[in-house]
Amino acid sequence: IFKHITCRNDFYPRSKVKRFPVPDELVFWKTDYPDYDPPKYTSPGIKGQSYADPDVKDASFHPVWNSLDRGVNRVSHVGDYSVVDGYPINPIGRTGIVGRGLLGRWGPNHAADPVVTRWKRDDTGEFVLNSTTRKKILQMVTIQRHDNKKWAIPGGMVDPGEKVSTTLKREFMEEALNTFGGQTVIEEFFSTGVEIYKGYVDDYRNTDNAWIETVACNFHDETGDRVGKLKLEAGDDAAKVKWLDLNHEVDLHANHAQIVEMAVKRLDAHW
Ligand code: RP5
Ligand code: MG
Ligand code: MG
Repeated sequence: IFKHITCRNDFYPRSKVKRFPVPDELVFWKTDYPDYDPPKYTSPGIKGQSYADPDVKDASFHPVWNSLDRGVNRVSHVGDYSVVDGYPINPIGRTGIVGRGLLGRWGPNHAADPVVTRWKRDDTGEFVLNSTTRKKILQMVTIQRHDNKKWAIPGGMVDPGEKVSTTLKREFMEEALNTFGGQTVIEEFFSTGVEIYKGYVDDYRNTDNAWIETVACNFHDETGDRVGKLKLEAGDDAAKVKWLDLNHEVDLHANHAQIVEMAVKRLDAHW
């Protein structure tokens, strides 16, 4: 069973709050951990933001958990989560911190991740093969995140009421192309997505009461003359953007390497 790693045993990002230690063997709730006493942290920066819920104890807050709640998707891809004293419980297990941290929503925070790929080619346009596996090398558009400097899929949060297909295209345009306009080549390309992952993201912002989930889709430019030819330009929360050669050693944000591997396997590329 999947165990989160990134959201344990470190300082909570952009804070001075240290997570309560959670060793590997005490991640799951079903394992007793009598000494577990995590600190509470909700970033002051999210208060009053349009993307953020009120406090659980706020009299005006009447969330409908495990449901589509007036446009806000509070359904988890992992299954029904439990709610204790009004607080949704992380479906994977302990993170060493309670509260919402930097995340806007209690419970699942839904993101979408566009895995945009093409084949690596030499100057003459021939495929480049890995010398050991003799398989073609897949390249993906990656961005370097401003927040933790890690290379990542150019994903982002699904706005209330927004279709995931819209988020996938919008985030790619914002972060990897720095454009908002709907060029025909982009519109057509983004109608070709294949879902490769749907579920929990091992993101370093997760807490015991708030976590990120995603739908990742692969958009593959087989000939390399559609999005494969567009000029990349980092925008929004991206500091840099590039085509990255994929293999099992790529070091990416959260569990993005695991997600990317699904696209590699689907296209039978080198890994
Ligand atoms: C990730 O955070 C998700 O997989 C997605 O790529 C991203 C969404 O958060 P922001 O990029 O909006 O911070 O873990
Ligand atoms: Mg974004
Ligand atoms: Mg983003």
